[in-house]
Amino acid sequence: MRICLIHPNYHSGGAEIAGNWPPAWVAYLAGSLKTAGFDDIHFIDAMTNDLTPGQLRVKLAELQPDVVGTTSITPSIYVAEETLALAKEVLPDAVTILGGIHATFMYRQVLSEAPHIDLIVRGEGEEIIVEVMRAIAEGRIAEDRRRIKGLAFLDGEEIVATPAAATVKDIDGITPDWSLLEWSKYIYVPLGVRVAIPNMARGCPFTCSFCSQWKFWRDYRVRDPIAVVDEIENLVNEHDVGFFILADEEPTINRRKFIKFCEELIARDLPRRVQWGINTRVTDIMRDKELLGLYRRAGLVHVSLGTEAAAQMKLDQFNKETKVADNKEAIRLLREADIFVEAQFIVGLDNETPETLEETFQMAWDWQPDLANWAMYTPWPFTPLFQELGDKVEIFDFSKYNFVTPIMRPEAMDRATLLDRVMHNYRRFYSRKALFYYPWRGTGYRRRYLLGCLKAFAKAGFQRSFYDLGKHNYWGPQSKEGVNFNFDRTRKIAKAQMDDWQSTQDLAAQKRARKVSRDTSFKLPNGAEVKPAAQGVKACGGGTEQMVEPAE
Ligand code: B12
Ligand code: SF4
Repeated sequence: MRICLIHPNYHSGGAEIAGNWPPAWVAYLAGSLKTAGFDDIHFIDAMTNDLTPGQLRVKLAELQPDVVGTTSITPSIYVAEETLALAKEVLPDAVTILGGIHATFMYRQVLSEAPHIDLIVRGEGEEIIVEVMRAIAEGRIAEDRRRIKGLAFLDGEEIVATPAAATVKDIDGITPDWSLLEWSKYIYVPLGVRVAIPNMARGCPFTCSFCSQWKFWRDYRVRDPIAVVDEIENLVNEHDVGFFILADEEPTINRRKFIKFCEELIARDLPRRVQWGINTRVTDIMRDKELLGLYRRAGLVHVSLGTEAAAQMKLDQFNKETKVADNKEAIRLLREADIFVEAQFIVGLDNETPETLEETFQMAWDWQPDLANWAMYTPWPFTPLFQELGDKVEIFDFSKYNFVTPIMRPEAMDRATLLDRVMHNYRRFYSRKALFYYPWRGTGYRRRYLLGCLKAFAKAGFQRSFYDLGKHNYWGPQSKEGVNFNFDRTRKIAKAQMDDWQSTQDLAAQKRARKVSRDTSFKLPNGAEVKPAAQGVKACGGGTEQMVEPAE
């Protein structure tokens, strides 16, 4: 049976400025499928190769797969739906499958607007996809689809969702296969080397109200560090990878395994050949201050600090338990350990003002990270904060839900002013860094890396792809009046999705009411006590809810 996986051709001017990135979902699913005996697997990276629908059509017609699968994050959903529509048109008998975070939570919306999709796989794909492929290969998918957990599909007019599948418990049974990828295409611009995205830890024990990741992965699991280093060694030896970022939300929470991971990289002398980056939390950096030297020796050169910077914003929706002083100190410690540090701010909630935006700039300048990002708050429709914001969310054109387009309109300014103020922060931060810091800091690797980052920013700025500025007609403060985000305002939340949210909210409220007494004893991994969800929020803003699973 021939399987074709397609990465949809969606672009937005954010992370892509650092290069083309290999889709990890393909490697992880292909690994499971090959282990289960499916070896006729093909991959089309429509995004990296910027394929037009016409070019994709030709490729599919040549390949003639029996199954076509694609992925979806929220902003890529329409392109993913169109990709599978095109597959159905070219190959009417092929089974079309959609996975990824957006389809997982928004399957009612997706099936309402894209009835040509045969199956939606909800949640982690490695185990479900094998069951699905076996059922397709044996010609019993039509009868068995109601029995397989973690699916959603249309049966006539009815949207059917089977019970949620368990998360992958045998996390060490995961055997990614990176060989399907065309490696020469995946270059990390700052260093000019090949880049990969291996996945060591899944899930996050925190529950930030603006984030969807903890809900998706559910329980926190870390793979055997030795197996992950095997995977990385293979990426270096077989595919000449010179840089990787861990695709994890929180790789450092399990300190013992993270140390083992670093020691194993050092023992195999890999840091000489491959360097890497992570996203993590300020609390972990403070906890591990004595270990930062080890992390650096293991090749960790880039740390992106996210949520706690956000938690400091004057956003009433987020709790302020973490301290500004800790952020500053964590940045100092990382720089002292010769690790590049990137501070992430989330801006653009309804209560943002020009003054709060200015404050974030002052904070960034005071903390002196090497890099700073001002991401636009994006109300993932399956997060608690989206539900809380209610009518304040006016835009349901998901293609613009991408961290670089202002989805919310703050009460104090219009969206164009918000974008302009954010650009003002970028201009000031990076022009000062370019003039007074990057060229003069250190020698060798540090300087090369920072100048590489600057080059990536400059290139995207010049091409107007940074923050989709060209598409939105932004050419600087003087062009504010002409800015147009081109939202498709005809896009709405489908009725089936709304009805589902209503019943899910009712269920969640009942569940919360039952759990309050137990939650009082909940402690964060750093030992801090938190209030029960019914009364307050946790360190990074959320409650304690997990994904509500349909009853068996
Ligand atoms: C690496 C990464 C990138 C890479 C993309 C690499 C690539 N080509 O895929 C880069 C840096 C380019 C990038 C860019 C962007 N990203 Co990004 N990215 C990530 C990150 C850190 C890891 C993704 C990953 O590889 N995970 C590991 C794999 C194994 O997980 P997975 O993709 O979810 O796949 C599993 C399941 O979902 C499922 N599955 C997925 N697809 C399919 C398909 C089928 C058929 C089946 C059966 C199953 C299945 O099975 C897989 C295995 O279990 C995540 C955060 C995270 N930790 O997940 C954010 C994340 C996915 N990115 C996000 C966003 C918003 C973006 C940008 C829009 C930001 C921007 N403006 O630059 C762009 C969009 C680019 C694009 N067109 O896809 C958001 C999406 C949120 C959402 N609710 O939709 C995330 C979750 C970050 C966040 N904090 O919210 N990103
Ligand atoms: S710490 Fe918060 S923002 Fe980061 S992954 Fe966990 S829940 Fe999401």
